[in-house]
Amino acid sequence: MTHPGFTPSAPVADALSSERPVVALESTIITHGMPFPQNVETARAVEAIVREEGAEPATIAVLDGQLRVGLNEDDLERLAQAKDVMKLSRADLAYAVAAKRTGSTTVAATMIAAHLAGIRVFATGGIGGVHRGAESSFDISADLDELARTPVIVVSAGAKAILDLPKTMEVLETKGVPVVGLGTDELPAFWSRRSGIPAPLRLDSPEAIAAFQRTREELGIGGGMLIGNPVPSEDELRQETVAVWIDTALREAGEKRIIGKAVTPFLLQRLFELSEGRSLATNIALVRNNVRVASRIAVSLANADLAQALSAR
Ligand code: PSU
Ligand code: MN
Repeated sequence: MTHPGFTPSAPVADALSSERPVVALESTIITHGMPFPQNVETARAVEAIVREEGAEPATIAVLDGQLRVGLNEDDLERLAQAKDVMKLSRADLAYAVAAKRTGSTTVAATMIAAHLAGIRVFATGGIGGVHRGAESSFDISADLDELARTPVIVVSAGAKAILDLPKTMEVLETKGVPVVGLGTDELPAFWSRRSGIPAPLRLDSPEAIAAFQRTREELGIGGGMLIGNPVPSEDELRQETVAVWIDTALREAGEKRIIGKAVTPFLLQRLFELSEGRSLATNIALVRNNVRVASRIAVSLANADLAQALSAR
């Protein structure tokens, strides 16, 4: 079967056609979010977690102009070490395809590709959001608009604490994006479990999230939803500890006049250095945790579809 616009790997094509659960995974975290070799190790580890949970992983990227849904070992390795990889969002996803470039997909671009392929659940680390100082820089991630328009469940550990979290929450509310704390009344703050900001909605299991999504679909309410899944306590960094590194990194970004797409990668890299690797260890732990939850949501959605198909016979 050929698919318009995207190229699925054989296992992903197989899972999609037999309606088995598939979990989308992004690739900007590989190329711009983590250093080598931890990036490729994490990419491999999270794919294994998805399989362990009974779903099929689909890491998404544009390789030499092909929008690939599902990467093999060699693709992952190549992407992890590639230079000059574009960081793709809604604005430039099609550009990379047309110009035959290689690019990794952010949350926004991964959602677009996942939806195109018929994948309903996606796991990442943390979404992009409203940057601090956005009132003068206007720097607001395209991830927020994508959440408003594309019906994919995004499992995250919240928005990255380098952002302005209250403003990020306000924008999501305005755009009608449900933000659900998984087992928590508080929005998680990526490296820390708590942010002091209430989670607008709370659900306590992946199955409850799947049921909520099915109700949204029944009511014809479009758009995505954001799940805030707190990092496990044994892996978290204290908010006060992270805050010091974030302040330093933000000041440096200002002094060096880092703007646009470079901001988030710069801040993550500086946090890695300032924390002597601790921010990365926590980032890896929270991504693994999110991937497990996303897999369980995908399995639950697939089971519910199956039950419905059987009862309709
Ligand atoms: N989560 C991580 N590391 C990352 C990202 C998410 O743990 O590097 C990436 C995602 O791809 C997200 C992007 O979409 O950061 C946000 O970039 P920006 O702020 O430029 O929109
Ligand atoms: Mn930005």
